[in-house]
Amino acid sequence: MHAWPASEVPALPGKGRDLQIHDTATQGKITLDPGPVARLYVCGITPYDATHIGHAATYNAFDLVQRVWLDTKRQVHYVQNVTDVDDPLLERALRDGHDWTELAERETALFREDMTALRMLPPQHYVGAVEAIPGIVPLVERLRDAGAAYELDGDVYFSVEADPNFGQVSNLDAAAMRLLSAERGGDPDRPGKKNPLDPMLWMAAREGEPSWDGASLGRGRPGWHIECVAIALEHLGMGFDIQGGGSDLAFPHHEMGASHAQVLTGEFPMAKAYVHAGMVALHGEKMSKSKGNLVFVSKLRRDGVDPAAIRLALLAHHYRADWEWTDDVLTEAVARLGRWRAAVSWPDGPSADALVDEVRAALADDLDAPAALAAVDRWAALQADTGGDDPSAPGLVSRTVDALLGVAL
Ligand code: 5CA
Ligand code: ZN
Repeated sequence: MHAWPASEVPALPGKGRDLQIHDTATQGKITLDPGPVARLYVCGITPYDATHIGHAATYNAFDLVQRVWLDTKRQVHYVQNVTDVDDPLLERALRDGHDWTELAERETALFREDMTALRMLPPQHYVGAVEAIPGIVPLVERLRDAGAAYELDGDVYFSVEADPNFGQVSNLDAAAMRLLSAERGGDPDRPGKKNPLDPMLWMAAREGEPSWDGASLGRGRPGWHIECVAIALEHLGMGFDIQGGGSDLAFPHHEMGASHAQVLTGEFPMAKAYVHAGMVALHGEKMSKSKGNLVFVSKLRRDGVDPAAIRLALLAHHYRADWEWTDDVLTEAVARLGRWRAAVSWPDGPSADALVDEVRAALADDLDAPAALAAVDRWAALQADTGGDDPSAPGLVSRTVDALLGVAL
């Protein structure tokens, strides 16, 4: 499917720094060394409700990854999926009496608008689960033929025991995995499974639900993890640089995806780094579509909030932190945007050469956006205090904030 329009990324003088990023699998910071083309897969939305601030915060983190890479004069090959058929989407459509395809299309369209307004760079390949089905079916058949998958009442399950590296992404013990599996779309209690954690690869057609031709698998629809594996392998291949998402995707989604891919290809690992953003909460609880405690990006925009202020509100928090959305967070971001805009509207100002490097250094160090904002704050405060006589400074600050933080002043 089509993605959304790209905002232009200004080129900055000199060259950026290589990205060091926290990898969930190895539980530490690693320095990535992508070739001339860095490869990124970010898990996309399940489009049954509008983009909330939690989604936006996660996509903001991976937008920063791309901006750091682009600043090192690399190209970025970026792929994102849309889980446009899955249980929660079908359940919501049924509850509200909507057609599930219309619901998915409407919410995906709104997501595109939100991403465009927030200046998030678009993926080169934006792929829906439904359109990926012809690529998913042969992968499930291969897993089954290799003895890594088995059938249970027509459904096909992946056997986690087929992967000697199972557990490498999330580093959790069996009890924690079992709990999270039940919470996050798995069915550990279903009788007849070889291992309670085994995830579904292909779900046989259910009465009243959409289904597709699955060749030797029979009619049905794809499991969630194999969806992202099929899309990532088709468009990026094994050994890409980063798979990203919120921390709630580390297990089971990224763990299972890594296992599927490694058993399929015999190669290890699928992604060089597994990168996870913290969870944004509202009123003390994780913002989630199922709980309904949501602040929608589109609603804020309709209320007249400048998208640049929303973006600054996201950037004020380190991507790995769990944090809480409050009115104050937005008020502070609006005030900061005002200060920065005033500071760059002067014909000259204090030299900004050091600032460019400070912002680069902050982001290259595990995407420390709060440190980057602090550096711009210091320049803006100096401008307001004493001003300066460098006529190139305000333009350079604008371009730096635009190129590296995605904020248009
Ligand atoms: N379609 C799947 C991924 S393949 C999915 O998880 N969709 S989602 O719509 O539920 O979430 C989209 C992204 O937003 C995921 O990376 C998820 O981890 C992230 N996310 C969801 N809720 C929050 C939150 N409260 N804070 C931060 N990120 C969140
Ligand atoms: Zn995914």
